[in-house]
Order: sequence, then C-alpha cells, then structure tokens
Amino acid sequence: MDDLDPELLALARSARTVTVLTGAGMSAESGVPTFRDAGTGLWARWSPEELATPEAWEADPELVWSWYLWRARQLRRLRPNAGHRALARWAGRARVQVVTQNVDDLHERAGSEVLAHLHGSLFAFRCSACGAPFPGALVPGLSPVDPEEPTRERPPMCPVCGGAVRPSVVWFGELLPEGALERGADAVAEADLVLVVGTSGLVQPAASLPLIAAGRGIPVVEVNPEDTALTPHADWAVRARSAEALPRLLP
Ligand code: BV8
Ligand code: ZN
Repeated sequence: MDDLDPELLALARSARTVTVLTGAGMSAESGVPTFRDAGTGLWARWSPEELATPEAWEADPELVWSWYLWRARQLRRLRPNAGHRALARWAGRARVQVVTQNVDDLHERAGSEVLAHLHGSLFAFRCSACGAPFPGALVPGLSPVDPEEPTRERPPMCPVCGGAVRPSVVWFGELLPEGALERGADAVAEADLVLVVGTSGLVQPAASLPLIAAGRGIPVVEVNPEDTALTPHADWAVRARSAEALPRLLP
C-alpha cells in the first residue's frame, strides 16, 4: 500500500465528527465473501440477488431460511478484522458514526456502536406474517457449525400467529428499516469527514448517502482496492484493503 497523503492524514487526525459508511468489503478480510464475489466460493450455488428477495421467500421459504441460517452460523466462526478494530479505537478520539449496509455483527463485536444497519441484521428475526419479533435465542442451531452447504431446515413458527419466521434483513424491493436512511443522511450531513469503506456503491438508496457529503463540500475518502460507482464523488481514493488502510489512516 502506498504512503498516505500527509494532508489526508492531517484531516483524519483533526476530524471531530466522522461518519463511516461501510459495505461488504469491510468484512471481506474477516472471511465474509462480498456480494461481488458471488458465484465463487461460499455462494457459488446461489446469488444474493436471487435469494435476497420476497419472491424467493414466497417460492421456497425453507431454502431462503436455510441460506440465512447458514450465513449467520458462518459468521459465528469469524472475527472482526483490524479495520473494524481501528474504527472502534477511533471512537475514543472523535465522534465516529458507523452506518453500514452489512448484516453481520462484526462492527459491534469490535466495539463500535452502529448508528444504522441500513439493510437489517442476520441476527434479528421476525414473523413474516404478523411481524412479531422472534428471539434469536430460540432460533435452532445458531451456533458455529460448519456444513459445507446449507442444510435444508424449516423456519421456526411464530408463537403469535403460526406464521413462518424470517430474518430481519432488507430484501431487494423492500423498504429500509424505519428511520435508518434518515439517521444515515443526518450523520453524513453533520460530519466534518466521511469515509466510504468497502462498497461498490451499486445498491440504492444506501449508495446515495456519500453524495450528500459531496453536495455539501464535506471531504469524502473512499477506502477500496478498486474504483467504484462512488469514486467520482470522493476527494481521496485510498486504493487499499480496509484492514490494511484503516489502522494507518486513523489516529
Ligand atoms: C428499495 C440485505 C424502495 C440482504 C441487501 C427494481 C425493483 C425494486 C427495487 C429496485 C429495482 N431496481 C433497483 C432497485 C433498488 C434496489 C437496488 O438498488 N438494486 C440494485 C441491485 C440496482 N434497492 C432496493 O431494492 C432497496 N429497497 O429500493 O426500496 C423500493 C421498493 C420497491 C420498489 C422500488 C423501490 C433495498 C436494497 C437492500 C437489499 N439488501 N442486503 C442480504 O444481505 O442478504 S443488499 C446487499 O448487497 C448488501 O447489504 C449491500 O448493500 C449490497 C452489496 O453491496 P456492497 O456492500 O457494496 O458489496 P459488493 O460486493 O457490491 O462490493 C464490495 C466492495 O468492496 C467492492 O467495491 C470491492 O472492491 C470492495 N472490497 C473487496 N475487498 C475489500 C474491499 N474494500 C475494502 N477492503 C477489502 N478488503
Ligand atoms: Zn406471527
């Protein structure tokens, strides 16, 4: 990784209120495959665009349930990486607001508070019929198991109405959780520095958040090994992996 621009380092050290927008690339070095990697490795058999939809749930709730349970179990075996830990440490030096598209819990397990999980969480559940929350502790087998392939399992039944329990993630075509986007937009608008880490910037409306900063002249730093749809809106592009760049960028 190249040396970081001294002006960027000075900006990161002087920033008082920082908003960090993270995507799948933030968790890549913890072993969580990114969506762009779909079609390889862990998700070779199914693509998120196919399964992360209400239509897939209607067609085969057991398959969709099994895929999410398998992802959640895999997460139980993975750990936050140096990028997550650097963000958590930074909160001791500045007000750091994390807004993530990720449904994993790695930011929290590294010690960060997450202002908004724009696309929900793998570890929250609700009834697909009446919406009643369903405690994760009652989800069978949320312990680290290591099946190569998801085993086909039935989703639990809602104790209130008997409906099938689903993961509380946001599927394509579904609205974001109440207030999540607004909290993210406010956090960007009030920041004196915005970091955009590990996202291809393709999924809306999450990808619109960095543009709020650009529109207000708030410095935007992109941390990503590759160019993305958001690169034209960034003031700095740190072409590196987040677990390598964040510990060097952040005080
Ligand atoms: C909505 C949870 C209003 C589930 C996710 C037609 C009909 C309906 C809607 C639409 C439509 N056309 C478009 C839309 C809008 C749609 C959308 O944006 N589609 C895209 C595909 C065009 N959006 C929605 O549907 C949203 N809702 O709009 O509601 C509405 C309602 C009805 C009708 C119209 C509008 C809801 C979208 C949320 C979907 N749920 N996740 C689950 O996880 O299973 S999205 C999911 O994919 C993630 O959460 C994330 O948001 C996205 C993946 O993006 P990234 O995180 O950026 O990851 P990606 O793999 O793409 O990129 C990784 C990046 O990391 C790369 O740049 C790579 O270079 C980099 N990287 C790799 N390694 C590292 C690294 N960076 C740093 N360090 C490394 N080591
Ligand atoms: Zn119910």
